[in-house]
Amino acid sequence: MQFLYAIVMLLVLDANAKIIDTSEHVEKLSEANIEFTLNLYKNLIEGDPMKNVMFSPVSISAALAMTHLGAKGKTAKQIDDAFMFSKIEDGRFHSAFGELHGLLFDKASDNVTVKSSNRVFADKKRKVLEDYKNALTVYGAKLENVDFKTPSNAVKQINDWASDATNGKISNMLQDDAVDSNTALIVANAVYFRGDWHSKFNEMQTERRAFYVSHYKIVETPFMFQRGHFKYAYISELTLQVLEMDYAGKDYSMVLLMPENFDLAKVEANLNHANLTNWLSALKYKSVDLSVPKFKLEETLQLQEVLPKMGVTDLFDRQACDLTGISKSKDLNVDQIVHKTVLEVDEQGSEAAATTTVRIQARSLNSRPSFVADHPFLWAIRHRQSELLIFMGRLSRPEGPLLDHDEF
Ligand SMILES: *[C@@H]1O[C@H](CO)[C@@H](O)[C@H](O)[C@H]1NC(C)=O
Ligand SMILES: CC(=O)N[C@H]1CO[C@H](CO)[C@@H](O)[C@@H]1O
Repeated sequence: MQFLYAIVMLLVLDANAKIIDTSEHVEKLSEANIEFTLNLYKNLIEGDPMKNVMFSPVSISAALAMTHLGAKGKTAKQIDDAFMFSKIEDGRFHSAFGELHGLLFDKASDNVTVKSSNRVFADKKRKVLEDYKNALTVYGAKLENVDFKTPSNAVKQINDWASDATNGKISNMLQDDAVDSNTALIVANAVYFRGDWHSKFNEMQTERRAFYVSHYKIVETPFMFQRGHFKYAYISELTLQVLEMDYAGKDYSMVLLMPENFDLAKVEANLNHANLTNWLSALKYKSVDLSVPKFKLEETLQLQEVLPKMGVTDLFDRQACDLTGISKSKDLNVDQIVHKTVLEVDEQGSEAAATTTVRIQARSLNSRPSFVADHPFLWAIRHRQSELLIFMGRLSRPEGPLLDHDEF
């Protein structure tokens, strides 16, 4: 376990020396992260064009990097390949991640809260190496013992942790039947994001409208409106509108990607690192009439269901798994990697705008674009400085009953 110790030492040194020479690693990490993100996204949407999707790429990477710390041989290699960790110089990605984690997460101000919590739950019978426990601190994570022989207590313990870690925002991380007496190890990761817009919406301009889930089906839902200056681009090949909304402080922003038609699948098919970079670099400030639904998403991903499709198989395989960096005995494998995210998008706006606003009815004659997010779109929350995607998702249908178009 020499190398784990070495990594811990290195990090301590780095921390003392302030962030030195990280830009290059962070840049590579960011690149690796976007490629992995788009790949994961494509795996998640497979089979169901109508489903909402949400995940936190950077947080999932961190959870897997934590697991990687204890993995060896092919088990480690498969994680390297799927997450493109191999793009980053050997042994440097853990420290790069540690720095990033500090840069991105656990920021709480009045305006933006970003909270990511990681924990590894191991059965209390399992002897976990001290070096591994120490190495986890890089990720602000801890190892906690649970008694999987009494599954309901184990679930309660894990859910209590998640609830605590997210100020009560995530209270039901695991279902009651999520573990059983055969469970040995669970890696848990919870992310919460709440941001005020740089340019808030006025609640008085929010109104219920139809969100077109398809040509024929709608969901009635509140839409926020504002005319404001936003970074906007139009990619004519895909009739794709791209718009970026800053959060207060402008460290984070939300990017919306919506084709004018219903062919989101075509946009998804064109989604790769180079294209995304091009689209984002085409953004320019414009006066835009913006209508976006208010939405709240809460998604749970069981990553053991999707990672094998991306080549990470040994980790979950009782025979093949090599986690001897976590525990000396060879019989350890990961049973679940649970990733839970909560996101709320609203006016933030509750400064009870005192002035009466006049709804703008007429379409203006100049070239001011309208961005009306009333049918399925992609969204991503990014950290502008590092260009990392904190969250990515697709809103295919807001909450509420599905109605036929003519019932509305
Ligand atoms: C996206 O990338 C592919 C592959 O590089 C390219 O063929 C395609 O034209 C790009 N699409 C757009 C809309 O830029
Ligand atoms: C950058 C920014 O918008 N900061 C605001 C955060 O919230 C406080 C209190 O609500 C405001 O005073 C700041 O201007």
